[in-house]
Amino acid sequence: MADDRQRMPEDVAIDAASVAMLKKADADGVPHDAFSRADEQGAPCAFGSNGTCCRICHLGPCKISEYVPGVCGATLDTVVARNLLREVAAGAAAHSDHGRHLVLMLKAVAEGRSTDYAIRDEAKLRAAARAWGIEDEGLDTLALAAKAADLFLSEFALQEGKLQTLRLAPKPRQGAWERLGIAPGGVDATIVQALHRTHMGVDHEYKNILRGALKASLADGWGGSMIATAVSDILFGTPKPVRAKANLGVLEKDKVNVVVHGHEPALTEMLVAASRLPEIVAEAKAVGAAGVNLAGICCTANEVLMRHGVPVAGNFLQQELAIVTGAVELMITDVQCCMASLPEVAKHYHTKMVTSSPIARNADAVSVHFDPANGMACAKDVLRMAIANYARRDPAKVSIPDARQPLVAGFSNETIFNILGGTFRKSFRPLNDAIITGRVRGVCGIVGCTNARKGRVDEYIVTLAKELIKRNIIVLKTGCAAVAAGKAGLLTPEAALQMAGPSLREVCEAVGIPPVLHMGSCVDNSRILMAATYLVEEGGLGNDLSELPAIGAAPEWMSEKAVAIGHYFVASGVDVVLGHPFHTMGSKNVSDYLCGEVAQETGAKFHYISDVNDAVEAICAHIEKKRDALGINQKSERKLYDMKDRRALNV
Ligand code: NFS
Repeated sequence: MADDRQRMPEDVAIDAASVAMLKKADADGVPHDAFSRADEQGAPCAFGSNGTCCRICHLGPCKISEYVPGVCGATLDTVVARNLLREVAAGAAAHSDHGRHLVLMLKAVAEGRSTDYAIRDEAKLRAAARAWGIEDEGLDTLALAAKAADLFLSEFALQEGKLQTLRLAPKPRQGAWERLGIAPGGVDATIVQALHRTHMGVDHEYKNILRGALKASLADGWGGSMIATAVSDILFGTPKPVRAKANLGVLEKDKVNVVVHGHEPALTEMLVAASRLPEIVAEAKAVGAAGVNLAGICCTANEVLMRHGVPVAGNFLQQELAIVTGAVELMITDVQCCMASLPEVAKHYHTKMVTSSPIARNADAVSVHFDPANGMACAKDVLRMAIANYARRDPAKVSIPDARQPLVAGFSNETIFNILGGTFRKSFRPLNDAIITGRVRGVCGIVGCTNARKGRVDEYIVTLAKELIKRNIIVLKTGCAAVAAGKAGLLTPEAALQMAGPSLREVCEAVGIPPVLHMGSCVDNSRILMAATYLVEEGGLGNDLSELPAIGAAPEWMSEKAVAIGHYFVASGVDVVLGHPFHTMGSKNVSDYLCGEVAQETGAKFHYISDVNDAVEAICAHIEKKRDALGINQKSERKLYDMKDRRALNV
């Protein structure tokens, strides 16, 4: 048993496959996993969790309290707000650097420097050009791609003026950002400014700092992430509905299993293509395997799931457990959410650990050099390492849980438009009408991570989604929350329809969408922002995002990226429910602003709700309040129109 396990496997996860692998880890003598390390940590440091530890200069670290400021005089409110803004900046940086890499790749493809990749979705490129105001008359695909890449790069590099990407938002929202002074300029400059204003001795006004957090988050949601999604679609294809499977049982006993883990899709796209090459399949067969099986963890998984139907081995807290199956020949990680512990776990099995990003190495893993110019060669090398490692697999140590849930993913907005309106009259109208008539009460985006310290993994996420669809609220999913839903069968349209309330079910069956829609990775929360924008633009649900009967939830979040995402939803006018608070509880003023006063400025706020049943009630109440304000909750008499009435309607 893990040396420091205090909670039993059944106490930490609802998913039987994870429970089984935790038990196997104990039996195999793996000394630690994320859950046992969480137990070992014990109660978190109160100064850290309250956000009252200040270590931004070397007068400190200072332990701040209501009565004791820092050596420099920084108060509780200043320190808590400053720590939060730094988290937002880090989250925004992670998403945006990912976006930048994709734009550089688009530029390389456009300039013929990266022949392994291509423009897969010209329609998306042309649509993006229109959305960003790029003149595309007479330009061929590559010339337009070059122009788009330059514009996107300038969004990162901009020194004066505001992000052009903000123009995708509804006009009143853009006006609100201007009025509040939170419309960001260039992505890089905004993040630099966030770090600057939180340096010792700069910004001391907590509300000003928190507005800085909203601004930095907008540079992520409507900047770096929005661009990352657009460019991923242009380069790799806009997702369409695709059937696949999720959970550790997607690993295959008789194949060379390669797990892709992290966030950036560039190399992973090549691994998918390479794994299907006859020469690679033949090499796998030559070592006695039936072929190569790719499976994903975290958001890299979501990227290749959405575009290629590559199965998902698991979400965040299953990364160590995938190795514990004993059936993984190689795990390749890129950036973000890849635990430092992976090579330690891998030492107990035959799994080879490989890293592919120069900024995300691990001393105990092999690092490969990947750049877009050598994409296919690098992918083949990685697969060959995996194939060579197959012989080292110890059959006595292999136990793959019998858990693979079928699912449908791939709900980009383009797909939703097509499904709702058909190819020739793309439209959100049927969804707007269903919301206006009350058959669909509203929309909830359930996003974010899983957390080893907060209840049983996946439980809040899954229960919330089930309860909301039961109450006729349609659910949009991204990130690890989407994978949790997949493992629980909520992305199997037939099963989810059974669980949905009668009127939601009727609408979903009529228009052909499931009640829980997997919209992609965490950068694809930008798709949720755009879905909300399309609902506003379609008409009948107010003029701004803040008027929509819509809300976001991050029940089991843990990363700084989730902090940034929460902030850009609130800055965009969409309330957010968090299953546990930010590290702000040390300052009543900061918490009160985030969970109260900010609504007077952006039209939305945070709700810290630890109990899932309370969250269900709060979300339904919020949606009904928005419906009341829109005047769509009044029961209207059903009226039969004659020709004269129709003319009078002037439509
Ligand atoms: Ni999002 Fe995706 Fe998962 Fe959380 Fe990590 S993988 S980017 S941060 S843990 S949802």
